[in-house]
Amino acid sequence: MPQLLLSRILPLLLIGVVAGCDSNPLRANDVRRGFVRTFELEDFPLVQPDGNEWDSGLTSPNPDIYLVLETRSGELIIETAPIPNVDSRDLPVFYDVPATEVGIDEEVYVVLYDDDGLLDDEFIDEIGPFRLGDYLESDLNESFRVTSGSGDTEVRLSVRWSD
Ligand SMILES: [Ca+2]
Ligand SMILES: [Ca+2]
Repeated sequence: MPQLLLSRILPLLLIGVVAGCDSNPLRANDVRRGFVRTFELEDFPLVQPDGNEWDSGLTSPNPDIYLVLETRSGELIIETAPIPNVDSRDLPVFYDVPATEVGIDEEVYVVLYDDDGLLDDEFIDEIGPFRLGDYLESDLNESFRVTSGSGDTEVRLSVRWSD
């Protein structure tokens, strides 16, 4: 008797499980925006274009790198806190940011600066313009890597996709 009961209930349970998992899943075609959550700095120019160290004469010659995500027209979207004295041996380094919405068709730049305290911060390199949508894959990839024109700078962005 219990087996007969089970054979009647089990199919109903399975249908319930399948239906529960299938609550309108997001497909790549539905994606309109991404929420940027992490920048992972994988590479950057280790010295300035003239060959000098980023912080020559200071305690550490290595730059204090922060990243800015901005629109093509220069509107600030995200600015990370600086990580002091980034050594190439530390790479990759991670910048967690509050999840921030970016339209997948928005043209954006990732710009790297060296925080120089009271002095003007130094531009290190930039990546872009690019669109999040250019890197969206059908499996809703959780991250993608962008590279500067020089090839010296590589940053991986973690993104949660949304409709
Ligand atoms: Ca500097
Ligand atoms: Ca510095």
